[in-house]
Amino acid sequence: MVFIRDKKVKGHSYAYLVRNTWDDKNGRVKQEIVKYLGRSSKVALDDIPKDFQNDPNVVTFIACHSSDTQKMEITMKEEILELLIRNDTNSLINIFERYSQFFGLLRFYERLLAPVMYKVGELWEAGKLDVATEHVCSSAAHTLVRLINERTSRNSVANRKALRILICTPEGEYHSLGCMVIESFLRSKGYSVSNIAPSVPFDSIIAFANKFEPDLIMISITLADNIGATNKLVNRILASRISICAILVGGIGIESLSIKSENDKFKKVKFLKGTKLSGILSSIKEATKDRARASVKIKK
Ligand code: B12
Repeated sequence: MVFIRDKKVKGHSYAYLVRNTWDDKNGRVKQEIVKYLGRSSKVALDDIPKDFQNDPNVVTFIACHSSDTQKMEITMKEEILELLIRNDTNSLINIFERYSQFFGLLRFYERLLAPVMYKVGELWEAGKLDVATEHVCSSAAHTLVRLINERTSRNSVANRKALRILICTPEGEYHSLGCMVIESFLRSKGYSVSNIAPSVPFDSIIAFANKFEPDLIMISITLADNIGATNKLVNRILASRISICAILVGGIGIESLSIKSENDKFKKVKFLKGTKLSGILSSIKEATKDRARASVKIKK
């Protein structure tokens, strides 16, 4: 099996074609460099030895790193913005299918949909997009994620032993697309997810969590003003009988906050500043590793 390793040196990425081979002497897989390929953004199929040109790892690497792909993404973002404004969800789902067959769902959300929504916010703030059109964009984006979920849920069924994750926003927080995107991504990875965003009263969140019995609760905040409501919610969850591994708090609303070091009562609460969708899985694994270990022990 071959793959391309990306190495960053002084801000530039350089690529190496690497092969996994079996080392009989040490009884394990070892990696050997087949060829140095130069700047990652300039790697072309012709640089790859013939035997490896059809390897899926190679093809995906070239597609993801080529400067042509970056140009294509800029054009796609412009197209998505236009289609959101026109509320053309059929064409939006076509773009998703075209893009995700090569680059996947995660990259579609991270590199296309979220940046376009941030652009919508900037245009609205600058008075270049009226409130009604901003609402249309938001509603079209929600419909798009729903359609994506219909398509991806056919391919991924939640495993009965999967971790149970509850996603919510504090009372007063009406931004819900971030939660939908996280839900969609986690479902595609086989997690059992309940997303009750946006803005649910504290008592209802606690009552729901008592029934759903989540392993983990994720709270999303977009407006920094909602940190007070989030603290109340966190305190209520910690005071309840809900047995969770952790509460993860994230979203653009916590970016400007200075977060004090944890005291014992809050050791289950993690504020994840700047955590992108691609970083969420490792945060979840880290926060739930004790539960994962416990279930392995039970199985034994
Ligand atoms: C759509 C939108 C709305 C819609 C929301 C509809 C809905 N049902 O969601 C409506 C029209 C209702 C709205 C209302 C308002 N909005 Co608004 N809105 C937006 C907009 C344009 C897009 C939001 C979005 O969908 N983003 C895309 C998603 C995918 O990204 P995300 O939420 O950041 O989530 C990602 C990450 O942050 C992370 N993440 C999120 N949660 C969590 C949680 C955890 C645990 C982790 C690990 C990670 C994580 O993962 C997500 C996926 O990648 C933003 C622009 C922006 N910059 O976000 C403004 C924006 C957020 N809104 C803003 C404002 C001011 C408002 C209003 C106050 C306007 C008003 N005067 O009424 C109200 C407040 C409503 C309220 N009380 O909540 C400002 C906030 C400014 C600030 N710094 O506080 C923004 C930034 C616009 C701007 N440029 O000024 N808004």
